[in-house]
Amino acid sequence: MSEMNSAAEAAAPHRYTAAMAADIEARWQDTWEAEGTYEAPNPSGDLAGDAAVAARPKKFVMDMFPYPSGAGLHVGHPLGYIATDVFARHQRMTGHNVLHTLGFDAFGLPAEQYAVQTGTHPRVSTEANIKNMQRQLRRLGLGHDTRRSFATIDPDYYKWTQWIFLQIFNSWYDDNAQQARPIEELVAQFESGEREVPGGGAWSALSAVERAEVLGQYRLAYASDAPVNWCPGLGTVLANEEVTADGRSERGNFPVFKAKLRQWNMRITAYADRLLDDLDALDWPEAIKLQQRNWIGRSEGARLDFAVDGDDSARITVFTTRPDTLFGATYMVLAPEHGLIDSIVPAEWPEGVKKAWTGGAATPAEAVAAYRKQAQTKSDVERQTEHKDKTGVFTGAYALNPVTGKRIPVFVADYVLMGYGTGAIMAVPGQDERDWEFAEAFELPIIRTVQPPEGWEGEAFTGQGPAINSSNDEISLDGLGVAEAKAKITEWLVAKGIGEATINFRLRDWLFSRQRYWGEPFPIVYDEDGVAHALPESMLPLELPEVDDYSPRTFDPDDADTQPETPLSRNEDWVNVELDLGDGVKRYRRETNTMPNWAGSCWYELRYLDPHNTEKLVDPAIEQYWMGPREGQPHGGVDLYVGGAEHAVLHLLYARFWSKVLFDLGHVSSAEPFHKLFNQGMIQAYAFTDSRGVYVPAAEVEEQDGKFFHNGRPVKREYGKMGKSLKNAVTPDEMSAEYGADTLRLYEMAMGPLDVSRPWDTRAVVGQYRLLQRLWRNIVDESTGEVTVVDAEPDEDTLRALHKAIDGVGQDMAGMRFNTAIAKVTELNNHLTKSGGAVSRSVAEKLVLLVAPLAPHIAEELWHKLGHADSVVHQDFPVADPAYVVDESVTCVVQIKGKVKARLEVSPSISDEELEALALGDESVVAALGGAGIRKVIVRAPKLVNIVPA
Ligand code: ANZ
Repeated sequence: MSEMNSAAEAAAPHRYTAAMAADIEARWQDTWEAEGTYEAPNPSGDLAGDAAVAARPKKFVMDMFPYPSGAGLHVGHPLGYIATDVFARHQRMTGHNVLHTLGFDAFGLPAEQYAVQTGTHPRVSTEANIKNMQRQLRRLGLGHDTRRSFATIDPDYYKWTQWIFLQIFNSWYDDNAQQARPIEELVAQFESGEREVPGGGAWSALSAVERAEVLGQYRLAYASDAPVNWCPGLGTVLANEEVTADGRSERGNFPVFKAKLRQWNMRITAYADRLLDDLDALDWPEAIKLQQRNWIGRSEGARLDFAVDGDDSARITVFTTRPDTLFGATYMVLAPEHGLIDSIVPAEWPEGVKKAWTGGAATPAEAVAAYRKQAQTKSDVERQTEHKDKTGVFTGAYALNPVTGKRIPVFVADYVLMGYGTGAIMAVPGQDERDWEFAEAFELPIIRTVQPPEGWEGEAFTGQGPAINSSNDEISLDGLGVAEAKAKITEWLVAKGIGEATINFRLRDWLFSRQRYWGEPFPIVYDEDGVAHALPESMLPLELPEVDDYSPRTFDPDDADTQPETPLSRNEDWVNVELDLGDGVKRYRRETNTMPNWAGSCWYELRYLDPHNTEKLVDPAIEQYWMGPREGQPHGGVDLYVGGAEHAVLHLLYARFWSKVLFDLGHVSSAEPFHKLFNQGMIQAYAFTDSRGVYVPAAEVEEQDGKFFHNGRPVKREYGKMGKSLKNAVTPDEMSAEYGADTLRLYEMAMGPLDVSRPWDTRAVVGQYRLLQRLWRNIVDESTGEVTVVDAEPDEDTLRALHKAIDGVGQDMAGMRFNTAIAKVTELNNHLTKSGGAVSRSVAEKLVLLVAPLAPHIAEELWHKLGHADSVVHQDFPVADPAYVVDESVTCVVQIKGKVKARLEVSPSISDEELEALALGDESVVAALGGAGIRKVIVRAPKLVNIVPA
């Protein structure tokens, strides 16, 4: 291969080759950097530039930024980066001021684990990885405004992450105003008496500790002792979003337990309604919107109180989505963690209790204690798994069904979760499958309250139907449909003062602390009474201290009774400080948890806008310019955000929440971070295993008759991810070396529609390389290097080919259909090749402009060779002349009994039906038929119609 190349190079020293591509690409990358070609001017501030450019409509085009892993990039990673780059370049050429840059999401576990193994400081390894990735990204010719890049680990950046945390800490959600407000305004309400102090009394009468406790119930960032997901194997607590459906850690697959630990939370639940409602106006894939809606999980229903038999003070409040089924509530269930259990449990089992209800324990208290212990080891998901055997014990207590007046037993069972609704349910086996299973297992009565279809037996009926068995002296629901029955019973409950309509959300507050080293420290200190204080802005950033041991303390993964220990707590000098927070120097202890690695990605789009601002996280005028609301984007946000669908909930939900808090507090004009979201597919690859199941290098595998061999031995092929450990990773560096970055860019974009996953095929890359060689050859003489274009006007055919390409490519680029854009460029280029002879200058120039977003280096080189002094990057994208875009016509032959009777000029895209109608209406055809009927018409649009008369 290389010998052939060098022979060819000798014959054609100016052919486009990998070596030439390498030269062209390096040269233009240096020039672009030196000239700041991709710098987008701000309307003001230190990045203000050309005012005319800043006056253009803006486009903020963004990628989900990468984690700088030690393995670097493989060809799968830049798929989205190339796509946004092509899009951004096209937008630049169509009159927009385009902001496009890329930072690094650089806190996180891998660097910390590497540090634990090697003793290298995570900052050192992370910064080295960033350098390497920057080199790889630069090699791809991505048009990033590098002045705006940063990493989340930069103290200049995380200063503002900490600052935002304090904004959240120092605010509360005003339900009346439906927005966050500064916490001082709440304090003022307590002081003035406008708002009642919880627990009564005067605000001024409360101690500092009591006030802190009250405010903690309102703050949007608050510490609480609620049960959290504790993962001993990782040594840290986790957010719900980080726990898999099997109740294990997303990372490492360790068991996760419920444990009561004091942790920081974000009150994202306050925003549940707005997070749901504002989805409507976003231009996101429906699947992602649906996942967010499900995660937020709004359900409408009622809250209602059940009296406890023989205990006038106790009330069991339940949340139900089916108040209409109240007549069928034959027992109740409390979650094992429910606070009421201890007070309702009687000393002894009631007379005649069923043995199966007692769990074999001598007293209800013993039964409940044993059951609770057993439930603690199960995850919420395990507890909720359908059709698993239902377990539980009787508390010994009875409640009273408010409509039937019957005593119904109260159970403890783990299928009811403490974290949802009120942690207590009325159980209606007739209409609920889980309750039915439980009722069967514990021999509890089943009363149907909705009429099931004929022959329905042996299971709960959850569908629609008229209410039955639902009457007493005061109210009857019988005959009503589900919705009417719900409305009627709810009204009755309200009138009785024992219930109300409510809306419940599945969304939980966001657990925000981690027992890790490599994350943002909390800007929080505790005084001697344990009250949390915010550090003043002047003390930010609070930098991570140096430590000897980065590792979180991990434990036996199965030992639920362990407690986390934070790496920062081992550094007593850092932890214990004397500070003056405005009331004299005092001793404080620092918070030693760190923020989860989602924090840094919650607001990074804002910092790209104004990355060097030392006074504010972003200047309001600059934020308004790039992110503010506008026509079609009522909440503002980034114009295009591209990344993988795996971030459907976590990152995108958290970032939306932070945006809304910042919006409420008046720091930004955009209430949503990302107006348009696009999920790119994945580049996948074949991997091969030998007879031992060990991966062999995919590049060395040979195919023979559909079978695969490595060193002559058969191997098994599998299809999926690309990765180092699968020995099938191909790097962009290798591909750029072999063909040039422009070829790699074209290949990745040509593989298929951007949102579809596609298999990598190194052997196919050469196809795009040949396209660029033909493009070059159409403009440059391969032996002299001289431009071959002529000033003559192009012929009509070429004009048609050109303008059709311009029209199609422009639309495809705006619509992110880069694969079809490339097909159209190829078609035009092939037309020029086939036409032979020299290409007209005007056609060559337009072709180069069409190619520029896709293959910017070769386009820049050809543009200069064509005699231009300024960069192709800022040229206007060609505009099609409509006169040449209309389809040329095709001649259609109309035959009667095989003889040509007419010729019609028709559009090549005409349909069979249209063509048939046209042919049968043609004068000479009508004349030739002479009134004879028609037996059959055979249509082959656009060229032939054959009529068989009767
Ligand atoms: C009585 C009933 C009758 C119910 C019926 C359903 C069907 P969604 O739609 O997910 O909001 N529930 C309430 N709190 C619960 C908890 N903490 N753990 C487990 N289950 C709980 O579901 C709401 C329904 O789930 C509620 O309505 C309640 O059962 C149950 F024919 O109440 B229902």
